[in-house]
Amino acid sequence: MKRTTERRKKGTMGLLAGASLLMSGCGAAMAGTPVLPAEALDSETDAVRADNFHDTNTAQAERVLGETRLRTDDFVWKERTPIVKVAHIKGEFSFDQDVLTPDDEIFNLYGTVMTGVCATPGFAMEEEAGNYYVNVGGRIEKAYRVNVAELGEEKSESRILKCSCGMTAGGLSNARVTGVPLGAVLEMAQLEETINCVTVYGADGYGVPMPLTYALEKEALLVYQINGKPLPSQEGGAVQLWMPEAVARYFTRNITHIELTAEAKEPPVLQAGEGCRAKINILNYADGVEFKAGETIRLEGYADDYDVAIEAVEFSLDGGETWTVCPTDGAQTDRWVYWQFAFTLEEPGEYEMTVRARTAQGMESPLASTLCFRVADSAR
Ligand SMILES: Nc1nc2c(c(=O)[nH]1)N[C@H]1C(S)=C(S)[C@@H](COP(=O)(O)O)O[C@H]1N2
Ligand SMILES: [Mo]
Repeated sequence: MKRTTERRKKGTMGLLAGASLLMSGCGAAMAGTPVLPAEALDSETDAVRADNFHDTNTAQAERVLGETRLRTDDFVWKERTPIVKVAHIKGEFSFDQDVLTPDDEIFNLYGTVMTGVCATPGFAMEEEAGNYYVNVGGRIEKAYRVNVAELGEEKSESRILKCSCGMTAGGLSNARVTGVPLGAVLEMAQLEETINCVTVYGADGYGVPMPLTYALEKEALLVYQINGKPLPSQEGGAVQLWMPEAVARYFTRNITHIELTAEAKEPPVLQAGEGCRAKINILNYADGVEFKAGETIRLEGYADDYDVAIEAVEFSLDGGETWTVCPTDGAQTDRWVYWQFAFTLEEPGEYEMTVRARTAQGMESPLASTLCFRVADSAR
């Protein structure tokens, strides 16, 4: 039974299988869990959105997720005892947007694990000195080439940003990235007014056209360091585009060139698939974990909805009959909402926690996250 608990193990299969398995609860008869059928995991759909959110980016203490996560093994209760339901579960809630994904996972998550779903196959790359050169061309007087890392000595920006896949309910990381604003690189071009489209190409030929105004308003960054480490060259490029609040499809890796064009129609802005909206995940435990009666149970994980703010994280210990609403006042859209919920249970038995997020648009996670666990008698 796959819950979205340990990301490294959540391979291509886990993601898709997980969605349908979610419907069957914890192996025991659990009704009423608000989860979504597998077809909700549709692809990133094209749609225009006219949103430009500006945020504050506070430099706070950074915490990288530790190795607290447990392995997720397929989980079924040994005996089908009824699940203990608790209405209006009380707990202590907090959230922090500056918790970082360990950097090895950032690349595992998308570069390797997601390969089959939405990225082009990665090659076994030999690491070489970073190639930070990016060519700029298209409908401009004179094409030019910049060394992004060199330019960064003067114009770099460093901020924590999330990267959220618009095709899977998992696929979310939060990292401190350092790069040069796309705007600073394009300043060197004589931009004609007819130019309305920018496409950032990777060494593999990958590139997603986007409205130039959108890229500039969102403050797209040409990133050459993630979590303080220089990006290695892969297939001849090292720079990656990070687009605040946008789906990960825009995050072209191994950039080789940027093309400015005048299109008859501005390209649409990519949106996330419905099943990936208000994404939520419990990260620190896998199904089947056992706690002691009276012990403090601390759950943590993320919530995110691209350019829409998360307004609350909600918890249910009775299969969705009642919810404990924990507001996330002031949550920004450029980073994930990393939440914690601590509670205790005195009664031994088997439980199922369901977590969902509510957005500023009033949307509830179509795909809730659940954790099946056991509370053992503390005397045992
Ligand atoms: N060069 C290149 N960049 C790419 C892709 C690709 O196939 N080639 N896939 C995109 C998609 S669909 C996703 S989800 C993200 C994954 O980000 P990461 O692997 O760089 O973390 O990369 C994007 N950037
Ligand atoms: Mo993707």
